[in-house]
Amino acid sequence: MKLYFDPQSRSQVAKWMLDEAGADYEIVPTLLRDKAHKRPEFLKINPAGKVPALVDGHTRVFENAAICMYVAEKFPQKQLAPPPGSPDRGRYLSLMVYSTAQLEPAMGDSLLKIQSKNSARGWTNFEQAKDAVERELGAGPYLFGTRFTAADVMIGSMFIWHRAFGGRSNRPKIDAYIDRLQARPKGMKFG
Ligand SMILES: N[C@@H](CCC(=O)N[C@@H](CS)C(=O)NCC(=O)O)C(=O)O
Repeated sequence: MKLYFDPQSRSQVAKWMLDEAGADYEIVPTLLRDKAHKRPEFLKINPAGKVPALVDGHTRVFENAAICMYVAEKFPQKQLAPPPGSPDRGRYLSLMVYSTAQLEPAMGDSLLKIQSKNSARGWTNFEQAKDAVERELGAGPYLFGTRFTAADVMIGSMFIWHRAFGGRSNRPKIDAYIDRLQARPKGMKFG
């Protein structure tokens, strides 16, 4: 597998997932500062012109949530996702989509100090997203109890990213969860 990667970017989310899965992969440096993500050959992999992207033989995957789900499926023995047909599967799929459809834009709005009261835009504000994450986390330690999954990579990485940019969740329960995730031996790193 090849991971198209810029260390100073959300590419670290996909890398974290690959590392947790123990995957064997090659990093293809795709630096934003070189505009490598806008070159025609890269746009054939990710038409959106964003990193990360993953290529596995003839399969190409873009968007971190899709990459995480793909990797979890490729390494079922690592149990990084509830298997199809299991009772937790629906909640898992929901959290994977929620991470990127609601939490990611809400976190971005918060960092960029964008305020909109128009709920018609399709995503929530960051405080409400934190409420939802706290509810889903329950007693933890992870979103699926003692089992670490791709949902922790996607949800957790949003808060790790937020922290890296100087944000604070001001939620002790979320902060403790993020500390736990960052303390994992293969936890997400920056730079
Ligand atoms: N939702 C996307 C976000 C990817 C994304 O926004 N990547 C940024 C770097 S952090 C990027 O490539 N930006 C360059 C651009 O949009 O031109 C994902 O999770 O893969």
